[in-house]
Amino acid sequence: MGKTYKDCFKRASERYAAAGVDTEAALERLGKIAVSMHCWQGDDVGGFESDAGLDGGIAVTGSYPGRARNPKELRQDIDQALKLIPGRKRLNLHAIYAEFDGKKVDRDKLEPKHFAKWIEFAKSRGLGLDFNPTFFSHPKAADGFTLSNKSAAIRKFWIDHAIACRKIGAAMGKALQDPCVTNIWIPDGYKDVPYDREAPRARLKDSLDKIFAVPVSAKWNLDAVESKLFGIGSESYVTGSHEFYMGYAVKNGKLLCLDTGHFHPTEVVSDKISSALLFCPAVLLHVSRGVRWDSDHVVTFSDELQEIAREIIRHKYDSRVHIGLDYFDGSINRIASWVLGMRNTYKALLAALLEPEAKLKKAEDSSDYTSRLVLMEESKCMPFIGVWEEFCRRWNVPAGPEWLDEVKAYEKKVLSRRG
Ligand code: RNT
Ligand code: ZN
Repeated sequence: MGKTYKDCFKRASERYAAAGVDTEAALERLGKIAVSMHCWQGDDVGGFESDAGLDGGIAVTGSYPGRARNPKELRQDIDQALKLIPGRKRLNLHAIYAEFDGKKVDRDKLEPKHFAKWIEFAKSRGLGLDFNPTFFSHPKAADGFTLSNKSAAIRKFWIDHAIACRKIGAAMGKALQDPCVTNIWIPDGYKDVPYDREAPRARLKDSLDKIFAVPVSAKWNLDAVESKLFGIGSESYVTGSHEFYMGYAVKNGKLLCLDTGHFHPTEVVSDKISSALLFCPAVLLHVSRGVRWDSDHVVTFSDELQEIAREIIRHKYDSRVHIGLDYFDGSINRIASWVLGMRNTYKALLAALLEPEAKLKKAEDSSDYTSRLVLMEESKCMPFIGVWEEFCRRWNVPAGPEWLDEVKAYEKKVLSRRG
């Protein structure tokens, strides 16, 4: 097996070299790009705070057996997934994954110590951490409004939560010597057409100003804001729309989070990155896959995923685009769901790294659009797989679909025993 892979890589490298592409350089650059894996795929966005169901206009469908029921199981499942994913990796946590050791506090009182076990976990596995305040699945979010709530007391609670989370993000970043992206997404919105579209947005702006007025190390914590088009129960109006956050991020130098499932179905995030980065310091991607109304299907090797990767690679945005996954599927094996989305994301980045950059640039610069199109199309069918297998081999993970055998064995041994 080993020899076949090597031969395949060697031959692929020769073909790419003939097209002016250096496969070693591509592998080296890919090895430095970290993708953040979202912990919430492992337990259907349940968290450990309570057994209250998920709300906030998002939903997980499916009842595939084996959902992680506690921190130990979730970490065990993450470990299993990590064994099958090549590349530098990060882990993305939500505030509802806090651990209390008996002394439970509400979300406005969270502290770094409630994430000590996660920090330890990340450190021992060489992972960076990212973080999210949780503005859903809580009694104070029951009327569908948090930072833009009409009640000043409720807004205050959520402002304090966000400030606490930024401090936790900074503590995570410092502990790991690797900055943490702390992303604010709120579910706020109306089911039906509002009379006043402005007031909730003015309240949200004011809440965000209060949250960001509190100094938190900008070295270890990077603030991001995430927009949305609609949610379940907020079909007609969402306070934190794209225009709202684009304006807020540009004005205040924040990271703009672009979730690929949060736009009209024919709108694409790949076309937004280069505009956002002319005005924002950095972008956070939530890579997901929209299907009709839903935005949270497992990430596949789609045209749009590949186009997003090309944008990052062509413009050398490696350090300005933070890549995270965001989907939740409870209808298939949850570990397979993680592994598939993560592998596809690295695959798309690698495919982009293997584009004949110099030739494409030359064709475009000389207005030879015939060559540009032909080169783009021809490069899609180059022997990419030989280079991908080599990347996996170097990271000591299965190169091909045999990773699924390991997932199935784990399902049999561990997941199927969970009630
Ligand atoms: C919801 C947003 C948000 C969440 C996670 C759990 O529509 O995409 O990012 O999915 O924070
Ligand atoms: Zn998202």
